[in-house]
Amino acid sequence: MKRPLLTSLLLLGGAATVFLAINTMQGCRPRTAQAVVQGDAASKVYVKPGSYDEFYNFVSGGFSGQMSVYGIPSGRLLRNIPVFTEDAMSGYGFSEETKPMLMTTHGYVPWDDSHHPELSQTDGVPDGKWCFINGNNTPRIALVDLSTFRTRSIIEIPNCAGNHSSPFTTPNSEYVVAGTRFSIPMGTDAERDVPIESYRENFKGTVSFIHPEPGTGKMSIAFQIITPGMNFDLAHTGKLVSDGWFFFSCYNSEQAFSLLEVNASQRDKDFVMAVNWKKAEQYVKEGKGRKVPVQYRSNWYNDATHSAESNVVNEVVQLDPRELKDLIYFMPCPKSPHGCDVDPTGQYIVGSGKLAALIPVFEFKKIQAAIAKNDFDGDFLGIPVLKYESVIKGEVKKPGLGPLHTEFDGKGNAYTSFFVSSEIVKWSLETLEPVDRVPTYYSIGHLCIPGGDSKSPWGKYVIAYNKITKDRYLPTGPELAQSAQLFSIDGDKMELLLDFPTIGEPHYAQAIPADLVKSREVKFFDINKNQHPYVSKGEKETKVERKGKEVHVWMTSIRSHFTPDNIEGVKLGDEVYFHVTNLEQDWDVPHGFAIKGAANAELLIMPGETQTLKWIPDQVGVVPMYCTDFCSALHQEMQGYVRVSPANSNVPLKAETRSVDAGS
Ligand code: RUQ
Ligand code: CUA
Repeated sequence: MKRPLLTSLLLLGGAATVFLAINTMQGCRPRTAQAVVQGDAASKVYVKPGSYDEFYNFVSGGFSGQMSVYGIPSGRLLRNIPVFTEDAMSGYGFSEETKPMLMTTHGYVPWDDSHHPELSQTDGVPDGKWCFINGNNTPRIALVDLSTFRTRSIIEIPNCAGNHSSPFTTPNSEYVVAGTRFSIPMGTDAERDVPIESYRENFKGTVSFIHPEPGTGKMSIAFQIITPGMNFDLAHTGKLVSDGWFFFSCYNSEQAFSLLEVNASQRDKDFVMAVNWKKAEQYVKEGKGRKVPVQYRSNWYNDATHSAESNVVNEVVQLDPRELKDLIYFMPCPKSPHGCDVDPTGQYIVGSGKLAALIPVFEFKKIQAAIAKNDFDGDFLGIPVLKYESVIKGEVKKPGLGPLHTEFDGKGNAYTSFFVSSEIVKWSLETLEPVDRVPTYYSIGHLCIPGGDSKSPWGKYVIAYNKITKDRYLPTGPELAQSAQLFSIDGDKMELLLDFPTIGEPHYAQAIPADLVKSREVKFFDINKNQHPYVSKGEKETKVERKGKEVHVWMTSIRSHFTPDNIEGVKLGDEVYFHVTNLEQDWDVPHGFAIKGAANAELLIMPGETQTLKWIPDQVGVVPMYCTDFCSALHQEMQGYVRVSPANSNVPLKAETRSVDAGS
């Protein structure tokens, strides 16, 4: 147990020791009386069989590229939504209809690293319509439609590398932002092919404002702001008094390009960047933006055709804040800030420096006053830097080690996660004094209060998302589960109620009262509105057709058979497309489709939907196919055969389902 060493490090103070601590203290375990769960904790998380949870919790899947959905307070896993990653269970990324969702300018990319779920908002409050999430690696933002719990659209972000500072929404989801983690050289091939050590001259950052179309959820890039070269980490929108502004944490103001661990930890302060996005909108309207050639893809899933489309866009509007006044300002922020969080009133902006021994709280009123008076401390690469003393309300002193993220309860309190000292600290926004602390097991990253980054949090619980679980669960080989921990915060003291394992590394998560989502659910797709080009709206419409080497099968499924279920005349060298329409019109009656030797996955087809599996037969014979989802008492009878003949065979192409009376 490293507590005494940690304490002495704290007493020594200074960022260098914090830095050392961060590098040596991973998984340090605090020991306090509150580690013991109170006797009545179980009853507070018990949701009796047949009852619903009070909240949905949308949790990032980290390097799984997915997003998982839990019920709170039970911690029950409800669903894993494939977003940036193929999912063999549902056929996402394997069916012909969903493949375009994962198209990028690098081709088909079936994985990403997703960190930050962000619920759409109306009037500054989560509305239960959509949940956005970022892809870090091949910079993308996805929009998950909460009426279907499916990924509706994915947009690629050009001039971005490591889409970490993303996707945070404005109060009416006019925009979600994408701030680049890495700065990079941009422009033509010649402008991009430069020595890495020319970082200072040639590397720039961008923050992009993405507009999701309210009706369809299609996304487009409204504009991009060019910034000095450094790293952007997180962001949050202003609200109420600060509506119209956005705040981004930036680190590596040292402009290091190698061994950032040391070289980007030199300066005492980096920045929070304040962006006046209403001003940016106005500049764009006035035509002050520059149209720059780029290439990115915007993908969208259409529920009418049950198919995704992927479109290439060739241009983006850029704003240069060195030419356009009042667009962005820097505020000094100690030291390598990570989280950048805005309180429910919109007045206070909290910057959490990973290497800082304090938390600065910026005050919007003071920021505005300082801007009005040109109260600057010089500039950083042409962008005015506001004086630190002029823009802070104050500092939370010695709150803990390694502050990362802050959420709010709507009752005047902030809750900050501390990775190194592995705890949540509750502090007062008024006095800036810590008022309570609880250990987390272990090394918390993000934390979540339902609505905790919005205007009106539902301040009943805080959930910790931990990086390390060590001894918390039964061991599972070299890799242990990451975890979430649920605490109640409706009393004066935070109280640990529950641990539950998560899938992939949870970064951020958001939660919302279940009622705001539940009432939106699509229960099945209306077959009469199905506009899929290969739909069969009844068994009479099923058929098989050859187009050269392609064989198309119009197929239906209904409890408990496929039509057709006997197909002959397929030959080696053919590509067979099974277009399967699920004819059911009832909730929760999917049918699956699988065929022996298929090199992709199954299909899982929802009622009223059509999905397509491509199959290239590679052996002569009679090949079985079947339904994978136990749909009725005769599910095991839901099967069929495809006869595959040699390439030169002249077996005629035919398809049928033989009824009992038809005889043989
Ligand atoms: S991060 S653990 Cu990728 Cu949001 Cu802070
Ligand atoms: Cu359809 Cu089992």
